Amino acid sequence: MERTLILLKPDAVERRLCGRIMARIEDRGFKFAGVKMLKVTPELSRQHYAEHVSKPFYPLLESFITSGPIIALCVEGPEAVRVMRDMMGKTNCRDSAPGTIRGDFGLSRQMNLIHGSDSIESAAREIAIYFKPEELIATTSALEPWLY
Ligand code: RTP
Ligand code: MG
Repeated sequence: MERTLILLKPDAVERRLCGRIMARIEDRGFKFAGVKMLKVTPELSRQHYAEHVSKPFYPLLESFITSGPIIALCVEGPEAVRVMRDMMGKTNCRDSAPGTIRGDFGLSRQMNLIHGSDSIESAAREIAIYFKPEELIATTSALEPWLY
């Protein structure tokens, strides 16, 4: 079973959209293996967005992601990385199709509500940044083979 790291960014918390976004994730059939509210520090931002630190937009990205609390989710389910990316929409909310999270709730390129790992390798790296192994709960139910 695949896991991915999802962040509900400061704009999602500020706009009180977390419950609705989390409901969409559960509605799709995914489950949460880890849930945590925290504030991203500049150090954590540089670690998480290591691939973007040298890019021109990084200072704006850091000031945004550190501007308020976020919710970190470890989301688990079949092909969780790819399916969650599809559910999120494009980086720029204005390019995102209706029915996606960014396409339904946003208009900004920077304040785009949600982060999702972009590969299985990124997911493993990012989950380890936000969660200790003992904070992730593995559960299985008898229904799962039927659900998936
Ligand atoms: P994320 O990493 O947050 O899930 O978003 P993403 O994969 O869709 O986009 P990515 O290319 O990884 O960029 C990370 C975040 O940086 C901001 N960004 N600004 N040209 C720009 O001004 C620009 N490009 C990216 C966005 O907040 C994006 O989510
Ligand atoms: Mg990305």
